[in-house]
Amino acid sequence: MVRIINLGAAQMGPIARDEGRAQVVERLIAHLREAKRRGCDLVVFPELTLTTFFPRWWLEDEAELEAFYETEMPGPQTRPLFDEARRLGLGFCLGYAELIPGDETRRKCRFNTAVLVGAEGEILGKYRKIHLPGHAEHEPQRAFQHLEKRYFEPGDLGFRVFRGFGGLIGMCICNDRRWPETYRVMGLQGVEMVLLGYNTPSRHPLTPDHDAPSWHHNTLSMQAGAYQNGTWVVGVAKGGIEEGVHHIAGSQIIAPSGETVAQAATEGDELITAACDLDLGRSYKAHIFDFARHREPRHYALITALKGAVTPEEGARIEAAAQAAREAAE
Ligand code: CDV
Repeated sequence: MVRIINLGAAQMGPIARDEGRAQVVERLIAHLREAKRRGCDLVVFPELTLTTFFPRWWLEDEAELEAFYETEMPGPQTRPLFDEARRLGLGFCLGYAELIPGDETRRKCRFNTAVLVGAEGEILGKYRKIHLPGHAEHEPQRAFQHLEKRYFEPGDLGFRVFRGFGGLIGMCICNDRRWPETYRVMGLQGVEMVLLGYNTPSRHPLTPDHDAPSWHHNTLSMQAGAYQNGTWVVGVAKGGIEEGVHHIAGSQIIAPSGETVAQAATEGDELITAACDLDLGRSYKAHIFDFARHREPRHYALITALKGAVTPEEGARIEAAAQAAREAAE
């Protein structure tokens, strides 16, 4: 049986700070209708789709900050999106800022989240961004700030893989795409398609030498993740100049070969589509990346033992200790 997902990657142009949810949802619904016209089954929207990328600002007023978050999904303002998707028979993946209000039994939590929604409007899976870039302190000397470490907690749901659309679907968000561990943890669960949205400024205030290769780094990371795990990767941008900050666009649909099969040509609202055969990953998973035959996890102890890099001597010591512990357990 052929397993094809007709996929739409729904790139968004800039979203202004004063653009209301209703206006944004209208833009998303326009994407859904175009996706339906082109025969899609599943539509992927960017990271923090519903608002401007607010982590660029230091916000002290809690009410002003919390206005950027959703406390329920769907909520009253996102219900029309769910209703229209269901009417059209489309699934979608939506990134948004999630606020879990605190009470006497739990503390308040904020996450950078994405949900995978089935064609009947059911939530098939949820992911909370794990690799949060940027900083937590006020750094007004920067041309613009990146306060994800202040406004979100690292995700607590892991890199799970969900059954849906006839295949195995995983999610990650923006900066996660730069980390090989993201894809490999999902690869070890047989993932066949990774959906991700991003908001990536083209300027890096602290590392201007990263500006020119910014586009290359985006493509490189996603193509490598796809190839090394025999999976489709779908990267969807919010691009263009948003509140004075330019974001790279270039949304891409990448095959398990690591080759990009569709790519956005503009920096605005643009839908790109591809018929994604989930079985294209099989030959990679069965041969060059047959994990069960070729992986050597006994040599990967440092990956889970360490957070930051250490000296070669310390690395050798940790490896040897891991080896000794293994032998003792055998
Ligand atoms: N939203 C992001 O996670 N952006 C980061 C930038 C700050 C480098 C990214 O990895 O694209």
